[in-house]
Amino acid sequence: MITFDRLTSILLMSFWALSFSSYAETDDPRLWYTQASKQWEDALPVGNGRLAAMVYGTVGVEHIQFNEETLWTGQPRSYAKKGAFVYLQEIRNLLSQGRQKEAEALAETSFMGVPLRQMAYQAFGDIYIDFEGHDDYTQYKRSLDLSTALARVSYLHEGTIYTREIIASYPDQAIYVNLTNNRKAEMNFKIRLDALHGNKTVSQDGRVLTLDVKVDGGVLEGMAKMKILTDGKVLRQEDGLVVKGATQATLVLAAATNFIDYKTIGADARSKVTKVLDLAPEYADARKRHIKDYQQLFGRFSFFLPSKGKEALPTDQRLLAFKEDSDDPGLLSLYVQYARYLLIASSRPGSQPANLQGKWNYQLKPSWDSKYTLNINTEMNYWPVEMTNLSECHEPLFNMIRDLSETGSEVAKEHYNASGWLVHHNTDLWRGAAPINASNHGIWVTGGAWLCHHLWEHYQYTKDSLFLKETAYPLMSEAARFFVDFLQYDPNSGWLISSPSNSPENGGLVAGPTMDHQIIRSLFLACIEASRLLGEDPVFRTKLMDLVGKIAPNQIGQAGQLQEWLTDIDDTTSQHRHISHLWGLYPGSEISPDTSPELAKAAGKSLFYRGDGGTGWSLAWKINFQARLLQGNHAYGLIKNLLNPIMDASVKKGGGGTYPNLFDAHPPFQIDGNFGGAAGILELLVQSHQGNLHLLPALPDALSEGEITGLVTRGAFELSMSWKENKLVEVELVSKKGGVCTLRYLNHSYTLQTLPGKRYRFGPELTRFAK
Ligand code: FUC
Repeated sequence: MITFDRLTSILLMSFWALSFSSYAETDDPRLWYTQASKQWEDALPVGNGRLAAMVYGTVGVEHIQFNEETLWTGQPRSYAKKGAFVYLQEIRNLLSQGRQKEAEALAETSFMGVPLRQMAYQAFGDIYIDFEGHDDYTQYKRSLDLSTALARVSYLHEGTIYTREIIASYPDQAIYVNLTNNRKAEMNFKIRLDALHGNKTVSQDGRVLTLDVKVDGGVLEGMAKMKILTDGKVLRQEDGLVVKGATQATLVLAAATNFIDYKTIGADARSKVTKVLDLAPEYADARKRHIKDYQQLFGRFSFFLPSKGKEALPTDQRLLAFKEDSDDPGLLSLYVQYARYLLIASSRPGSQPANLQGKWNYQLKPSWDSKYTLNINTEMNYWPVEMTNLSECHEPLFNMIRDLSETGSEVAKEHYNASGWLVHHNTDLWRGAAPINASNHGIWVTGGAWLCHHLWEHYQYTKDSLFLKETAYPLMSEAARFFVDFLQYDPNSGWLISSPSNSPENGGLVAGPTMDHQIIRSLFLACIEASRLLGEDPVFRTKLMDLVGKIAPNQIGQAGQLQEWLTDIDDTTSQHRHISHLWGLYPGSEISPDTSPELAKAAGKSLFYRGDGGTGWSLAWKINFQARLLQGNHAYGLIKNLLNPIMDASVKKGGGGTYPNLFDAHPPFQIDGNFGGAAGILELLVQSHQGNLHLLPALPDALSEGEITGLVTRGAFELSMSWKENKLVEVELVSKKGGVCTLRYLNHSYTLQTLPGKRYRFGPELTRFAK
């Protein structure tokens, strides 16, 4: 579906690598530690999109906890409540009369999805490797190398260095654990598989261990098989396989479930895992194939910020040191590259999209079921994807949107008697689209419309017209059709408003939350432009053009804030984590210091009242907001808050931060902040949402020098640049699809007509170089 001009990228990368080779050597992005994990949030994640694992690196007993993305509770089902639409008008009437509690009560009994709760993502199983007598060791080190996606553990025991290397291979669809030592010493160990599921069995057959699990409260079953390739002897024991006298060994783990798609189960997990193991190459080959596959994605983008010697500290110590002295910009570039690593590891073509925990979950009852929360979290997961040159990792989200357009059209019909489709604030493996949990926050109508923003953004970044025609526009226009039926004229103001809905998780069920109007306006405008580009649907386009100007506008309230609702009732003392009414500032673009300075000022006021604290994702969103308001130093303060070290994951209070393995803490672990934080850091360096490429728009003083290569912007340009002493030094632009490009830096600007595949270079103040 997605095509890239790879040759251009490779040329570009090598050019930059040559000019900055001194940087390249020190900029080896890596997480590393000098002690084993004491908690899951210390362990290091690996993943191939579908399978995920957490490597503890514990010496005497290695523990590797793993997941397969389709092991969830529940079963194929519709969550729509038949005929709920008969109550819609009454709910609207109650809201327009200011009778919110009655509206919520009626909605609670008559309008919610069935069942009221969606299903939960499940931990799959655990690999344990018992190394008898290895408890006594020195020179311990474990690491995750982000440029090769290799997790490594090594230690010295009785004069021998033992090394474990772990990969999650996409080409071979398996997790490999490779065990070696530097002296060909004979190793003796025992491997076991286990799981938290009550319904589980473990069996052995020759050199293969099998774990079967069945979820509680659902129809899904999983099978994991692990085979051992070794020169040692393999003996069967009741609870595992014992390996004796091995100088090297490779464990290959395959896992699958009986899930086919959201409507269908019945896949043959056994034949899937057996096939993977039959085809599994030996470790050396698997490793080569894995690195090649991974680097083809990871290697497209590089990011250097100086570490000021702090890279010499183990990552947990470095995180702690950052709190005391944040003069370690290199931690930010590491954070960005880690987000890219996590995205590649949790969202590959053919996989499910990254959920609340990516794909890493060790529980049967994870927080918020580790599902897909659509009123910020799932979308945030994909904020850095286009910019950091990982466009095809966006694809799983698009496939989910297609599914949701199907389940969501039933919900549109049954709940709203409307055409088109919508999704409320959550979804799961079964693509639930109806309102869930409680009427005061579950009835929120713009989940699908926000997802459509990703389709449009993908087009903006790639200029892929086929994608626009075949994938994006059909889904976007059907989402817009729902709102054509759904929007109501407000009897008080005369504006078109969204009712019933809510401003995510704040203030209960209402008529006309600001966020909805921003999202719907953005969707309508995108559909208008897309239909023009494609030459399709002129009648519908005219309809949208007529309606879009009638949607309730953004309003500034008495306290100078951007109003969260139709009426001026914002509580300026509230520090609520959601700041939904600033959607139009980010990820939307209708509020900007350039084009709507009054609204931008009001957005700044709203942020001031909300404060600089909050959950991980809330901090990450605020970084992006401040970047869009061109407040780089303020954003840097928020980055410090996001990187606040949380060394003990059992502490669930006290706001967001970062765990020792650099996972984002809501708390608990939620991956959105990793992705949103990375997007925010880059938004300080390049912005492209206003029709130009704005370079260093909000550069914090602390990021005085750096370089970046292979960053993608809207308009399908690939950008590399360096800066020093807070000033632009050099920029290079590769145009993927041609078209006009305007570069902007301070008060300089340069507009040029570009040709596809051509490279353009500029110096400080945007002076153009001849070649
Ligand atoms: C929304 C947020 C919570 C949390 C949850 C998964 O409900 O309000 O903070 O992130 O999603």
